[in-house]
Amino acid sequence: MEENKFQNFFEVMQHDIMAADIPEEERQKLLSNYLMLKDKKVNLLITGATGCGKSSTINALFGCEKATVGVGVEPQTMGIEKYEMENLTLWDSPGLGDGKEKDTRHAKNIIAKLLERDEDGNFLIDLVLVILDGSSRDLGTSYELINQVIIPNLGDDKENRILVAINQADMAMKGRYWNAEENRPEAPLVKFLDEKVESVRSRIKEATGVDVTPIYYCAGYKEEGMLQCKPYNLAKLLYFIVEHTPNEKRIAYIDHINQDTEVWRDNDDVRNYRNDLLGSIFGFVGNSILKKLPLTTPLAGVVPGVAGLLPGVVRGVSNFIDDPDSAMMDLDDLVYDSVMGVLDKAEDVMDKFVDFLDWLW
Ligand SMILES: Nc1nc2c(ncn2[C@@H]2O[C@H](COP(=O)(O)OP(=O)(O)O)[C@@H](O)[C@H]2O)c(=O)[nH]1
Ligand SMILES: [Mg+2]
Repeated sequence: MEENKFQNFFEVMQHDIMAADIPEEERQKLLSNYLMLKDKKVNLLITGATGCGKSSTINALFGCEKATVGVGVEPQTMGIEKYEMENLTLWDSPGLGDGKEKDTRHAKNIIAKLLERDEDGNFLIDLVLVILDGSSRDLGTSYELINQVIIPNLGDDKENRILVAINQADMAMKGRYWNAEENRPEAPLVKFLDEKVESVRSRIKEATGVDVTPIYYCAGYKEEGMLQCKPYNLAKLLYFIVEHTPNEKRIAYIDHINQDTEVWRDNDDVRNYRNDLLGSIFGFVGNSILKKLPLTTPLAGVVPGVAGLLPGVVRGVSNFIDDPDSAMMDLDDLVYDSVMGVLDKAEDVMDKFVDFLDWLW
């Protein structure tokens, strides 16, 4: 199938399902699950003090200049801004620190948004991303925002609905120990940032009992439209965002990931976030093939048909992942191993495969 023939990932998926060599009954099942997935909407609330880099982060993650990046101290965003991209909606709200009157209004807006329900009666906001300005020494208003405004209004599943990210890691020590050439922090800055992460974590834990694991990153910045500093740990940030998004909704990000490969390149070496992200989006899949199919269905006939859908998936994220060809081979291996696992009744491999296909079913 030629590339660029389809508008988006879901069109590719629909085409692949229609073309897959599988029994009609299975096709109908796939189609109805596909329609269910297609209807899932993700809502992210992004907040933090004016100037922390919310707009820059939105633009870096999702490409195109959706949000206006502020110049100077004048807040660009007065109320909650909404950026709607089909099944992904971003809400961009100033945090605290713009003066008493505005703070009260912002806090009210944020709480109202957090308590809003969707048509199914679930919270509208899947995840709150709180951005801290890593170059700022005084994070008092950010703690107030997190501990008093956001966390008390997150419902029961608090730990999974908040993510705290420290931006402008390059400026955390006023620019010292930032290796601009290699776009990464030197050891003293890494140490400083790790301590910052730990202190933010414990301040939140002490005040609320909630355990968050902050991460640090750079959204990067531009001057006169010229990229001065590339993002750092942006793939890590996206990985954490996806990990905090309900399984069945993760696929909503695929069509909106920034297509500029450059922005994803530089990350810490803790793991390969870019390839792991694939697993995170598709890794929950499962039980379906074995549990939902009647035992009489010849497995061999179904598996290749479903495996045939995977190229569409990989195409959707091909600019994001490091090496599409090897990722494709990994997927093939995974499917192959899993089929072998089914035959051998090797439980762990089976679980992996089963996880892998659940979202389709
Ligand atoms: N050095 C540096 N500057 C950044 C970074 N992210 C954002 N900025 C700058 O911080 C300023 C405020 O950013 P903006 O995205 O408008 O913040 P917002 O008010 O939270 O939306 C702008 O001048 C950005 O260029 C970063 O990672 N490093
Ligand atoms: Mg902004």
